[in-house]
Amino acid sequence: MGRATGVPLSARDRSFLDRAVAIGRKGWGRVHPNPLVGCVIVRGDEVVGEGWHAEFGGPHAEVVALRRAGKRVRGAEVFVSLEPCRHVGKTPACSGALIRAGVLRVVYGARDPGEKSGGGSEELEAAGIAVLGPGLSDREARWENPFFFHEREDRPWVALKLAMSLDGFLSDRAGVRTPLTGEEATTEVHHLRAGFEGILVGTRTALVDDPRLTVRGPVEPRMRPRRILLDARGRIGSDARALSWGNGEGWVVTTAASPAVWREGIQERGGRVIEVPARPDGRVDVDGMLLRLREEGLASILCEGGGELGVELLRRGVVDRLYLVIAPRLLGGNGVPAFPVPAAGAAGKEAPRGVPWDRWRPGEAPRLLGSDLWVALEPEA
Ligand code: AOF
Ligand code: ZN
Repeated sequence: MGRATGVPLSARDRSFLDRAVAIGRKGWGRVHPNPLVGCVIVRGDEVVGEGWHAEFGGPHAEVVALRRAGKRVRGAEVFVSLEPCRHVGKTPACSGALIRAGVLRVVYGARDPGEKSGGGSEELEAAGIAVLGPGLSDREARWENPFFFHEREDRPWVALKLAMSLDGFLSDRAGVRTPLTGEEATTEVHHLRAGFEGILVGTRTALVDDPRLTVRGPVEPRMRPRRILLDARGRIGSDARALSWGNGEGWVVTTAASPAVWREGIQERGGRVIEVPARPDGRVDVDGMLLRLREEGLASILCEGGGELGVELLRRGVVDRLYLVIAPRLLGGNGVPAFPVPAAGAAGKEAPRGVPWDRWRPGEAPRLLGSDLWVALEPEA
């Protein structure tokens, strides 16, 4: 990728670039695996056109903004969150469009790493346009477009989302579901789901909450995320709500230990059964599971619990982002912990260890949604 820090920007450039980034977010749920991109066209201090990449295969942000700006684009400045592409893909090259439009200056956020699409800035420069960028640091660029910059084939990009009480519990006691967060936070979770290719939960969450794992929020996703239940031994009923509709979008990840008759029951309901390797203790090997999900074509996974699966993923170091939704309530000592300390190994050799939190930092300011706190964290590279 580009650089740890972006090139230095004036406060004015930074604020227009921030605006371009913010506008780009409107494409969430509709453009992946393409990146979110926003564009702002400015004359003096007046915004004369704005646009974002709104639909996979549809016009790029720059093209929409150019269209909106009309004739006022000649001699204008362009702020765009991603380097303008120079390739003719599903749509014509943005670099060419900007050159023909006669813009004077382009400030871009992240470098486009694409072999064909990248390199637009050099083309703009060769045409005599002043180009400044990348204005975003690597971290900022990745924060906005984690899937786009996630270049590994061994696993999807993984986010873990947990809703918990102030004292760190997921529910009142084992086996019950405790509604914790309010409507605003729920809406945000559904917005979040819309941008992922798979939503995953562990066995206990599947059994106790029986979640639908569908997207029922403000954004109608272009591709509905796969609804994935983890169940090493085959304990989930084929009537699980995540498997409803029998359209193959509900998957159960299991191991060789689950009975054939159980698998048939899931398949009869239209669910897909995916067998992955088990660990010696019989539980699913999460690295093997993630590799398999990647091979199945999933580039991004949102895991929504529970605590045991979450901690397992965190301890394996495969969580790329953690979303904590914290309700202003206390549940007390009989609760189910969000971050359980694993029991000692069978032979007692391995001392119990919690999650190594030392590298984790908030990636943006916490937000208050209704009366719940929304915190997004990432491990430092
Ligand atoms: C831009 N502006 O708004 C976006 C860009 O298949 P296509 O033609 O839609 O091209 C997709 C690629 O173009 C994508 O992988 C990324 O490299 C770049 N996206 N570029 O100049 C945009 N969305
Ligand atoms: Zn483009």
